[in-house]
Formats: sequence, structure tokens, C-alpha cells
Amino acid sequence: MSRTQEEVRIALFGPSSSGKTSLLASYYGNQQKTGFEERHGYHLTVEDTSAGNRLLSRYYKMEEGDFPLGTDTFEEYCFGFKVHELTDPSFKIVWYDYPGGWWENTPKDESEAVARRETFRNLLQSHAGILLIDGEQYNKRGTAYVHYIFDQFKNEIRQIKDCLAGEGKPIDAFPKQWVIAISKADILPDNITAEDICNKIVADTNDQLEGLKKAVDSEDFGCQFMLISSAKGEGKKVINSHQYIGLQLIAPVVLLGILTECAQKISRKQVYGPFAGIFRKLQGLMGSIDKIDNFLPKKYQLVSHLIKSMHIHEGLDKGEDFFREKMTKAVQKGEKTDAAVAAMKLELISSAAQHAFYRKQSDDQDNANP
Ligand SMILES: Nc1nc2c(ncn2[C@@H]2O[C@H](COP(=O)(O)OP(=O)(O)OP(=O)(O)O)[C@@H](O)[C@H]2O)c(=O)[nH]1
Ligand SMILES: [Mg+2]
Repeated sequence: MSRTQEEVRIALFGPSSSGKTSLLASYYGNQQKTGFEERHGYHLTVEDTSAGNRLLSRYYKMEEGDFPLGTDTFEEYCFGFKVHELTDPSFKIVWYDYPGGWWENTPKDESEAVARRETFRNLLQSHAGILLIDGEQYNKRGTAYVHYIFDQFKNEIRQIKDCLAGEGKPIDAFPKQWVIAISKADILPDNITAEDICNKIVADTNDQLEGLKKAVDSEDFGCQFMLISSAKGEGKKVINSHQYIGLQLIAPVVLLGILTECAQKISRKQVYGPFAGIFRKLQGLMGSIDKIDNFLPKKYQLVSHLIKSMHIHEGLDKGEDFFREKMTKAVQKGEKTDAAVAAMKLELISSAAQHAFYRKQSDDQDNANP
């Protein structure tokens, strides 16, 4: 597979058993199904065949009813987002996996300590951080569990920062994009939306969120919420590995999030809501989006072309047929980026997608002109 320059790096943060490895196996595995490409118009490719096979074998176990085993090493996966009939992927998605226990226990020896520091450095150099709140624990323990996860995460981030700075290798650019994702959303009541969860968590953890924004150096922390699930589970068993929630939204959420944050900064206007609302609000800010390059931190310039090609004037209300046709035409002309953007908009259009994502108003814009 030829390499493309543009890549979106995604880091999942979450303690042991929060669902990181299952998400990755389901993300890749489900996209290898013939039906997926037919329905969605694209699929994921993988550069490293043995990594792909590792993921597939975990996914096949899920098809047989078993979730993956716990993770004991760091792994990096590099996927290509390849639209049907194009020869090359339009962009890359880099995703890391590692033992969640590394957030919770002290390293057993110096070599593990070194491996952890390198992992955390990789994670914190990503474009987007997704902090997992284990939906099963949240169901059982409610807000107390979120308090625990937020405190633990804040302390770990501070420790890592100090540790890397102490080594003379401070991280200069933390992820600016953050999503709080409720994993195992298949076991939440059907009528709960990302907006409900956002409102509840924000109201219950306001002070903590303020501390976290400072720790990760991003005003965006605590603004974006997602529901996510790798499969329909029951107890410790998978009962349907094809029934995932939110996974296909991750790449578009990150790209749209970068665009939204820039648009807010440039215009001092609020952009919030589910996807359809975000597109509507961004349309009003089209002029300012031209200046986006001046506002993108250096590491985000890797995806600048993709973000500028989001064609915001074509809001999601144009409908499915419109974006399908756009995708087909872009493929015929060999326009990789336009084809990928149309494919991602098709993902964002469904009512399930509106249900699974919500962006709230950011507090620092409270006094801005809505
Ligand atoms: N219902 C449901 N259960 C899940 C889901 N994902 C994971 N689980 C459960 O959570 C357990 C842990 O999932 P993993 O994916 O191994 O979690 P992890 O975050 O990778 O854990 P470590 O590798 O220890 O860091 C699984 O064995 C399942 O029992 C999901 O989408 N739905
Ligand atoms: Mg794991």
C-alpha cells in the first residue's frame, strides 16, 4: 500500500477492562466484511499484514462469542481509509493499544517503566485523545465512578508531564482534541443519548473538568461526548459482533472537531449540538474558515487539507443520495480527499450518529456572541 501523508493519530485512554482492545478489533474486523464496503463505500486497509491478522483473529473470536484477552504490550496500528475503487487510501488513521493497567499500577521493572514512558509520549503526541468511561461501571456506580476516572487521569497526566520534563523531553503539543466516550454503550438503556450523558457528567463534575482542562492544556476537554460499543454483549460474552456503536464516527469526529475548534476561535461564536447542528452553525462561519491554517497548531497541519475539504456549505441536510453521488463522482475523477469526505458525511448523517455524539457549548465562549 502506498503511503499517504495525511494521518489522524488517535489515542484511547482508559483503565484496564474499559474496552480498548475490543474497540480496535471490532473497528478493523467489521470493516473487512464485504457487506461493510457495499453499505459504507469504504473500508480500512492495514499496512502491516501481521498486525492486521492479529486484529482479525481477535475479531473472529468475538464472532464466536469471546471478547479479546487483556493486553500486555504496546501496539501501534496504522490503517488506511480506502474508498471503494480508488487504488490508494485517502488518509491514514493511527491508533495505539497498550495495557490499561499501566495507568493503575507501578511498573514492575525498569524496562517496563521505559516502555510506559515511550507509550505515554506516543499517546500524548496524538491529534485526539479519547478518554473512556466504562459504561458498565458507570451503570453500576454512577457519578462516583466518573469522579474516580477523572481524578486518576488528571494525576497520571501530571505525573507523565513531570516525568518527561524531568528527562529533558517535555511534550510540546498535547492533543487539543478530546472526546469523552462511554464504552460498552450497548448495555445502557436504549433511549440514552450522548447529549443526556454529557449534560449529566458536566453538571456533576464541573470542578474536576476545570482541573482536567488545565492538566491537558485544552479548553476543549469535556466538550465532546460519544457513546461507543464494540459489540452487543451480555455478561462476559459477545452476542452480536456486528452490532457496534459509534466506531465509524471516530475519524470524522476528530476532523470535524479540529475544524469546529478553529472556527470558534476565529469567529468567537459558539458551535455545538449533534452533527447536523454543528454543520448548520459552521455554515454561517464559512468566511472565517478560509483562515484556518493560521489557527492550526503545527501537528494538525498534517490533516489541514482534509479539514479544508470538508465542504461545510454542503450540510448534512443534503441527504444520503447527494453524498453517495458526490462520492461516486469523486472516485471517477480520482479525487481521494473529496471521496473520503463524502464517505465520512454519509456516516454522520444517520439518526444513530446524532444519538451517539454531542458537542456542548464551551465555557470560555459563554460571553461570546451566539
Ligand atoms: N457489553 C460490552 N462489553 C464489553 C465491550 N467491550 C469490552 N467489553 C467487556 O470488557 C472486557 C474488557 O475489554 P478489553 O477490550 O479487553 O478492555 P481493555 O481496555 O483492552 O483492557 P486492558 O487490555 O486490560 O487494558 C471484555 O472482556 C468484555 O467483558 C462492549 O462493547 N460491550
Ligand atoms: Mg486491551
